[in-house]
Amino acid sequence: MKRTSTWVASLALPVMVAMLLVLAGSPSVTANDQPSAAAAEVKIDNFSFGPQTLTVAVGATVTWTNRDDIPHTVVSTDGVFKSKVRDTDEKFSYTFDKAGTYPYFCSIHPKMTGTVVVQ
Ligand SMILES: [Cu+2]
Repeated sequence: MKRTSTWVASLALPVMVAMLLVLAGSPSVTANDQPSAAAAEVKIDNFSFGPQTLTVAVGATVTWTNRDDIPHTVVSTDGVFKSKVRDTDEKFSYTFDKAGTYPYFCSIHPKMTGTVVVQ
């Protein structure tokens, strides 16, 4: 019995180390609370924009992708940008050249709102 548990322990540690290495090596999720210079993504899913507030650097292109199985739009509250109706897996991109706060919503479902903060 003692022999078996020692064998299990000696096997378990290398397996755990290997799993940690695999996890560490996997692509990390982009943190959206830090400004990103080049590009950023917003997913539309289950009647919501995610992340609801996205912070990017001036010059960044934000791409919205509709992961929902119903159509949505991405419309700037201040008229800065306006997408066509986006069906499932369709995208809309806009490049933010000026710093500011850009609230937006879905014109089909106006309770769906989000904000892009450009700094
Ligand atoms: Cu919608």
